[in-house]
Amino acid sequence: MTDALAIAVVGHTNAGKTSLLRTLTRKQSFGEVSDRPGTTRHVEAIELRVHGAPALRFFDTPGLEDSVALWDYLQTAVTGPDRPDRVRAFLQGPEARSSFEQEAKVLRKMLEVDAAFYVIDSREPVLPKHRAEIEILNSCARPVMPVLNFVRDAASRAPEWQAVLAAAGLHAQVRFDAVAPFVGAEQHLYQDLATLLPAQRARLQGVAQFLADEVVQRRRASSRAIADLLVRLTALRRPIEEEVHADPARRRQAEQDFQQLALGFVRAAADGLLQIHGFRGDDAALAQLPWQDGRWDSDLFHPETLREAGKRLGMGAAVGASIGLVADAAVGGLSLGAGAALGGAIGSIVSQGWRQVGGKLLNQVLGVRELTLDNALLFLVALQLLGLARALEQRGHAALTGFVQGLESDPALDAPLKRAVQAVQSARSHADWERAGATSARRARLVEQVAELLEPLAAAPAA
Ligand SMILES: Nc1nc2c(ncn2[C@@H]2O[C@H](COP(=O)(O)OP(=O)(O)OP(=O)(O)O)[C@@H](O)[C@H]2O)c(=O)[nH]1
Ligand SMILES: [Mg+2]
Repeated sequence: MTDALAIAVVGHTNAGKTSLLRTLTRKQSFGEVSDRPGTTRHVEAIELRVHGAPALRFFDTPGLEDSVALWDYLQTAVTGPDRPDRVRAFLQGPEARSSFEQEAKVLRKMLEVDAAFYVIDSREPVLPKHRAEIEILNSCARPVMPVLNFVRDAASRAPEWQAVLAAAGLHAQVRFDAVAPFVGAEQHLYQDLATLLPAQRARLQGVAQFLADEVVQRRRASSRAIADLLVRLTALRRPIEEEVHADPARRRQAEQDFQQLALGFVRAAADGLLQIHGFRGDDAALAQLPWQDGRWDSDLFHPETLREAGKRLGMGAAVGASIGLVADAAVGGLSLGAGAALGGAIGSIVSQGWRQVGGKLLNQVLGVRELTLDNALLFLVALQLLGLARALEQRGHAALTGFVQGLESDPALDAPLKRAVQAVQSARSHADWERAGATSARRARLVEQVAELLEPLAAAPAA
């Protein structure tokens, strides 16, 4: 493979050029994005690396502002045998350093690159300035691929744009949304670009394949991270002393501390998912994440949510209503569902086999009490994190707003998640498996087994 393919990203100001590049390169920090016009002032390069080597080199450019006047100028004030010559003549003239300084930066780049992405805000009506833009770009005699941006917006006029572009000879076009890209949209982008650059077909197919493989790898890594979390939470147990248990206030405190411990694990896993998808948890747009500002605490440990989860898990309404202290006879501890914070009645789910056991009976039989997490909570956590993984898969790196990640309510998830919760039960008798990624071959096998159950669920449903 020779040097990286050079692609200029051009278009009207505010069309989303810088945003597109953030999303295509998964670099949240690239350039400056804002809804003020004229944000990008200089040409800036960024590479897309494939297997460590730069495959594409993109050039972000300032927005074209006064294209009508420039097109007029190119037609009347400069001469040359063909259009690119007139563009070159313009670039050597005084106007390129004065009134059309921004435009000159774009056209200078246009003459150097292998191809250009022409980014269009598809919500805009087709105006004379756009027609002038198309003419100017065509004058550079480089393959131009229109990228219709903002296509998820209700106001998008994509069909109108498609007709106008085709009439101008720009047949290969892609629909994109830099903030909420479709899964697979970037692969289409490169496949379509290959139709404009036949000599680069193999390279562009390699890029598309690499990106497709990355999607699969991210799903696999996410599933593993969630599986590891489930193992941690299932293994998690803390003894609770008799006098603490007997004192309602102290007991509540112990239960709350235990919940916080568990939530710490959940938050760490959520941050891990962000990392897998190339997002930074400290990004301003993501500062209000539901697991950081306490929304997950109230969601995950809400008695109503747990009751609902109990039903979806097939534990029966009776159990759900009394989720509280949950007995785990096999290992001689008492598990604690989150609802126990309410001091609820003693529920009774034996995690192995889902058998119900009377709490009083257990108290007599067993000397040790331990707090553990019940299956309804495991189910909810898995649901929550799968929802997060799906949302991250569909989030562009140009998104400026945080998102609210609610509990997934997709009923298709119930049966497979129930299998995952059942599969993870063997962790209950391995207290040391609460450590993330702890080194034990059996633990690793269990994580792998649960991850395989989760992986098909981690894919975002087609938009
Ligand atoms: N909803 C939505 N918003 C977008 C999309 N692309 C860009 N934006 C927003 O549109 C605004 C302009 O985006 P930029 O990426 O700065 O646009 P630009 O073309 O680089 O603009 P200049 O640098 O000024 O020429 C920002 O507020 C972006 O968040 C998109 O596909 N969907
Ligand atoms: Mg910009």
